[in-house]
Amino acid sequence: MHLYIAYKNYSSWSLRPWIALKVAGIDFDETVLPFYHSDALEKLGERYQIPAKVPVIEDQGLIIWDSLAMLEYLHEQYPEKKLWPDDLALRTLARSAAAEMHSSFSALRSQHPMNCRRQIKLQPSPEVQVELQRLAAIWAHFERANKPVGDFLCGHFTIVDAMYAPVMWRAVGYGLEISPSFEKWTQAMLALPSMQEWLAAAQAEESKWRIAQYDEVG
Ligand SMILES: N[C@@H](CCC(=O)N[C@@H](CS)C(=O)NCC(=O)O)C(=O)O
Repeated sequence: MHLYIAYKNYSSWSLRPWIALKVAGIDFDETVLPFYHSDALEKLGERYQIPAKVPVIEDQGLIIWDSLAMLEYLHEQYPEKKLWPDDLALRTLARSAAAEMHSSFSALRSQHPMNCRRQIKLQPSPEVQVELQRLAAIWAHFERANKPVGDFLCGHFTIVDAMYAPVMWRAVGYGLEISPSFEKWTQAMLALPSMQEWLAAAQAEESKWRIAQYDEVG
């Protein structure tokens, strides 16, 4: 399996399959395509007739060019990894929350871009505040759910945690307050050795790749 991603510091979508693969212990190779600094991502897009966007997975002659689609693919290919919970009610909740992440939160995404290296306090706009309240409501759904013990949304780490991983960095990076339950989840996500590995790689990229428009937010 080969995963194409972009800057670990900035590429929120890239983090999703990467962290899921790592936490699940699935073997893969990776290539970083820094699309502000090279045209390699454009060439990949042309080669496969797909958008010049990351992440992309190549596996067994298949090409997958959407982060949620690849997480579903991993679940199908590695059912023993339990990337979705077994329980139908919990899985339905997790799938709905993952899909909501994919299609919503546009103010948070655009006004608080992921930047793992940076920590500042940025007052959220009214539109972002509405989205933060929605996040708190989603976390409350999981608190009320009947689920196994564990620090992640479904107890153990699943796809819904991977989908919201970039939101975790946005909250940490801009001092966004969401809810005590979100904060507890944040600490569990940060404590993952793979998340620390991602952060170390993001920090190591600083000497090669800096993108002013993201570094100067706020
Ligand atoms: N639907 C895609 C969206 C991917 C996406 O927007 N990727 C951004 C990540 S930073 C990208 O590659 N941008 C490059 C560009 O727009 O040139 C997914 O979920 O994987």
